[in-house]
Amino acid sequence: MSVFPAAKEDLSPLFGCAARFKTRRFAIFFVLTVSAAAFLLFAPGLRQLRSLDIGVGEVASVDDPVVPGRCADTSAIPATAPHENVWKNFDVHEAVAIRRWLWAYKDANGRGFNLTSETAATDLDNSISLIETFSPPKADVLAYFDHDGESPQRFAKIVLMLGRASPPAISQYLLGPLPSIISALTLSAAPLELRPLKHIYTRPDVPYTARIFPQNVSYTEKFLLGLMAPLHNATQDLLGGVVGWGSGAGQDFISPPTILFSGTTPFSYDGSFRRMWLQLKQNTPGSYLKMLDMNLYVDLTSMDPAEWYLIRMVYNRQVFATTEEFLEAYTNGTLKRSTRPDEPASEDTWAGRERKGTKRDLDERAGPRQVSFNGPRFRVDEDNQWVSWMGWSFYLSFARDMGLSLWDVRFRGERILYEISPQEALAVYSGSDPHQGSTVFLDRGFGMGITTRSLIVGYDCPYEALMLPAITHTESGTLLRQDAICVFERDSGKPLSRHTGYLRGETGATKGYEFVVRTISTVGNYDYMFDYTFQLDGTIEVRISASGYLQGAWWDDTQMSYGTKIRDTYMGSVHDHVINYKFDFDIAGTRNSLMAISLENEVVQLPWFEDDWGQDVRQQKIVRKIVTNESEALLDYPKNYEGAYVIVNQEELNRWGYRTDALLINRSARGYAIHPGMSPIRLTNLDSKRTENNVNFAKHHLAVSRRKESEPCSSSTWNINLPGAPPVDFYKFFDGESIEQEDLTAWVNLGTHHIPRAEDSPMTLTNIATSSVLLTPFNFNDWDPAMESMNAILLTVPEPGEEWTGDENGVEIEYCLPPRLKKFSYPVLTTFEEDGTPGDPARVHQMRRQAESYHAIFAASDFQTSKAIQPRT
Ligand SMILES: [Cu+2]
Repeated sequence: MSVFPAAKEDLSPLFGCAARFKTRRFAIFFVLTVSAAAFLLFAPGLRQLRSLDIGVGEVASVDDPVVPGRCADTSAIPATAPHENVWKNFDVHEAVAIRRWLWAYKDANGRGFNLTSETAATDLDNSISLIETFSPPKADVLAYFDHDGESPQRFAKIVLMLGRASPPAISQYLLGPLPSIISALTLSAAPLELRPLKHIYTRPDVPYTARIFPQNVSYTEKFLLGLMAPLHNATQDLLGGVVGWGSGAGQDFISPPTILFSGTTPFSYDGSFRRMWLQLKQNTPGSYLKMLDMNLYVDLTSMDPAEWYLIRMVYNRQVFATTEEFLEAYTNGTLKRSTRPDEPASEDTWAGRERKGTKRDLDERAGPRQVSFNGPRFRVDEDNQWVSWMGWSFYLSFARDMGLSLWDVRFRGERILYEISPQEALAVYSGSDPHQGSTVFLDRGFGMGITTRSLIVGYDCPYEALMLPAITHTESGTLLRQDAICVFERDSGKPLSRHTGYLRGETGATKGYEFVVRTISTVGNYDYMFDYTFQLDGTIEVRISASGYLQGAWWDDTQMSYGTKIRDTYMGSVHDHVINYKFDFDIAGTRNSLMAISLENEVVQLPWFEDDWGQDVRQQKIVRKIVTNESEALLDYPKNYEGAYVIVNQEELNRWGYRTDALLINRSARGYAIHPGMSPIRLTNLDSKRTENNVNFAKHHLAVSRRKESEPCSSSTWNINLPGAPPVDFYKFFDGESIEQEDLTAWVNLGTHHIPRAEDSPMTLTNIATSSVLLTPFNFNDWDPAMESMNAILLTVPEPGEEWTGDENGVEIEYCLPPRLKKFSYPVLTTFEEDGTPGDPARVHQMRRQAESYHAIFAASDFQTSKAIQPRT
């Protein structure tokens, strides 16, 4: 039964007073956004919403005392995926088996890897850095999915940090084919092989100097503590805090540090050195915003930490070769003193998330929430991470570098995309200080998969969302993150299509339901929200939104052109975000072409026009062109967006298609357009040495290349530290090959030119810091397939004096009581030891420490560990 009473309501004055609307569910728009508390207000017989001055907690009076029954269960409906998920990452037992195999491995000469456990290893040891599913060849998957072939053989991607090797190396391998029951893997399993993994890189070797995380942070901490110990009094005086534990020249370790270090990348240009700028910052909440006026440039190239050294330091724009030189200027009075930073004690919560300011009217009430009164409308195979909703279906996978990917994305049974996956997230900063002017972060290196966070139910995702876990096996051990992925249907709050007319069948609307898949990664200061939104007409919106903390900088007048002041002594620095995505389109099969449409102006004389307006007709025309060669497929969106890029299959036409031999373009070839959404930008500065070859994907709005197993990613884990000679140089994909009727990959950028503003404090807002692209059918269908939707209304035009009637295809919203919301809970990260037994909860603490990586050196070090570190004498 419906929650809504029969009712009459005037239509818009546009229709005159005679037009009336009659439907039992005229107010459907409201129903999915009512709060549970407001639910009873809609009981039959109630004719108006209650006035807004009702006290909270007051019981609503209703005309109809009937208490509704409970709503259907809103858990996702279990399903069985049509095939097994061949991209799914290894589970705990499988990773344990592979780890054991690696530990026991001996080569033909009887030599093993001499591995140290991941959690105990230092940079000087050999250890396992990654165990991960390696995607099978597409041809094998299509044979399995489309032609009843065998399930593809599975391989593991293995990354080893070989600190004991000479020279030390980062080595990558493919291990496989793995047995069908991977957890039963044994050393004698044949024909298992361990082979170097090189074919996916344009530079096959990865120098050890390009490694991301130090395997044991304490070396770096010890070095920096030793460096800073003599400056204890000076930093207390000049910066209002100290580095390292203690109150007496760094020797007695009594109090926690009040100053941290924030590091930059890249560490290197081509691997020939490993150097880092480190800026000091306050150790109070929101430390990312609280950079101080002191920077150190350090050389960490040597494998012997005793040989690390300070190259120079900068304070108040004065450069010193050594700390002694700085101290001498400080003590003899020649040092030009900078402003003292904002005192942490005076406003120590301004950068936190505690509620601030005046309460707004009625804000003590919970806002509306969506309720699926009739139960869920999507199905999930949780084992195979396969989801279906309203004709859409896809598989999910999860990896260390970039987190979530979507595979075999189908609409109404047809594959649209073989793969959707983020590739890299780039942030390039500018500034008048050493830190900002040298920072280029590529977050793939930090691991947007291992930095994926549990989602906060009711905030990050709706209460009804299905939450799924994610697992990774890295240098941090095996991490199982619960509630890492959420999937949910939502009412967009607007019709997908509508019209009001006067002839039969013209008036009505289709509800704009959407289905969302979401993850959030917190990479140091920033939170990136990845959204994939599926719509009823076949459109997929891919969106990235950012929140979290800006990377702050120390404010002085020289910074005016490079950012915006957000506090007395702090500023946000201008920067570009560019996030690259891979879209492996399969439009009506794998033989696809890229059609570039442009709109051009023309002046024509046509014989039928009178002289009133002149003989010349000025108008636009559509010019369609097939881009035939990869070298012509590094593309920008046309000026004023006068055009479109469409992936088409020239041999597959929709019902209205026809051939024009002269142009060799099939008109109305079935296609999908890459439609720029919000902020479809590319990198601003194309000439920096710090982004010379490692982010070539970011230098155009989009690019289309022939799909190859040897070109699976536009970046790599180590591109971050090798701008001059990266493992993946994207431009090398574009070598003049034909892209006409070939299997194509589109590489598309999202991003923002982030010009900071005071409202970025305390945190950046997802409404502005967001970017999107829509992949939308373009003659793929013969008409709008969303017209299939039963959640639509058709109105019948009334005869004079009669009322409007509406046909809603028999779909009624249940009158029922939604289940009580679960008590708030937030899952703790689950870790596992190398043998698969539950991990020590203390490891979670180490995870937090790693999460902030180079952005907060010393930030999460626990007191006991740090006590053991003695400053260098
Ligand atoms: Cu930003």
